[in-house]
Amino acid sequence: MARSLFVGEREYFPGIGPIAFEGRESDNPLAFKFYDSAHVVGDKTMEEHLRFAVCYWHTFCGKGADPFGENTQIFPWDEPAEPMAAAHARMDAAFELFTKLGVPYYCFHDRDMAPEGDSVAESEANLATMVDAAAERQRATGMKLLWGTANLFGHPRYMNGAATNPDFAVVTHAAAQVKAALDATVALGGENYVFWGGREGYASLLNTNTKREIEHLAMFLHKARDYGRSIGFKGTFLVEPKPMEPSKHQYDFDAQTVIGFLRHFDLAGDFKLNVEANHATLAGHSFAHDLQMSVDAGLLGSIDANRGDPQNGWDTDQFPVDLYDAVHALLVVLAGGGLRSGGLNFDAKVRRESVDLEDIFIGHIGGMDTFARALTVAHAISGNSGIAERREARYASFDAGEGAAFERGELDLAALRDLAATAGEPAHTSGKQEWYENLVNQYL
Ligand code: XLS
Ligand code: CA
Ligand code: CA
Repeated sequence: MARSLFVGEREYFPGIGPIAFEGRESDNPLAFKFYDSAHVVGDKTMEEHLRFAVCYWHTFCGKGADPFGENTQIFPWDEPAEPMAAAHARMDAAFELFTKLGVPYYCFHDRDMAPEGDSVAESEANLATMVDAAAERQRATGMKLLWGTANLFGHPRYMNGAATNPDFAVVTHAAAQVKAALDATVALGGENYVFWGGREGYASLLNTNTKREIEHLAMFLHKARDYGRSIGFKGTFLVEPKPMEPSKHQYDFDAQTVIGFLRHFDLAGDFKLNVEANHATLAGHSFAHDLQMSVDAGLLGSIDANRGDPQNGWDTDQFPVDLYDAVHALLVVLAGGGLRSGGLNFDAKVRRESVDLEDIFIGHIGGMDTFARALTVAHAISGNSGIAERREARYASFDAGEGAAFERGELDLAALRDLAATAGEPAHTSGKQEWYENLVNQYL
């Protein structure tokens, strides 16, 4: 699909034009080697399969600071001293990058797009102004909003939690922000709305009533859902699991914890999961594991595509460049029927040492190429390798006879015992893991 470029009065990335597909042999760092948006893989184009999104926060609000050092990234859109003027400059830069990169989607937090005001009403007005500006740019360019969200972790008032804060007054402020962020998401045609609970957890069990806090979280999500539906939000609400950081323990620990929570509190009809690679690995899982749990539950909503560092135990939010990992992820996604209304959002930032403006493009190009390449590999494996058939064949003993009767719940424990006693020792059947692993490598 041809999309219009947005270049405002000031060009923030001069010298960088629309990023083109040049193929594997290209030596141009500002070109795609594998992502060819219109290329058809199976029944859809790469653009339709992968539904890439750029995140507003790391890309335009992060400046390279870490706990030991100040900002290293000096961006031209931060030059205006007045916060709303800076917000407009940042938005111009954002739409210029989105459209030059050729992604169809973006994602934002309320506070990425508009500064917090001195009161709830002023914060709402700031956001509404910026939403109008974003809507205008969406209309001009064809850009779409994959999801909106509220930043319920940055302001000091949320230090003890947002929806799970022991002080009800803080919960009301969280509600005010979510209400305005839902209004913004609906106004911008957002396809999903995300809850990430960075402060929804605890630092010490000694001062925390976990039962009450988790019930408050569920109540908060019910009320947010009701409000969203009342203003015409037809999309999916998403909860993003993460085990820790900034909290010692976050209630939305991992995919299976969130699935259990959503089902227990009767939220699974409206809510799904936004699975982030780096959060799955922080929880001690693989990216593919959390995707598989979500697909199995029928609750895969969307994906934050990034990677952690294998040696560091924190949320490094690096661009995804590990082809093997991306293939495993897409094998799960393709078998689960694809991304549907979700997308691949680059919740990723260039390193604090990467201080050239072009580095932001190069990071995204690498992530897009990794998933484009992984898509062709995963699609080929899914269609030709026989992996899926072989995996199903391992369960053939449940397809008929007594195994099928067991699945239907028709055999009690004593009946199962009698079958074991009459049939004797089961066959010694290989799991063939190495066969599967070698086959994946053959397709890479
Ligand atoms: C932080 C999260 C955050 C969510 C949106 O670790 O990844 O960026 O995706 O609030
Ligand atoms: Ca994320
Ligand atoms: Ca992260």
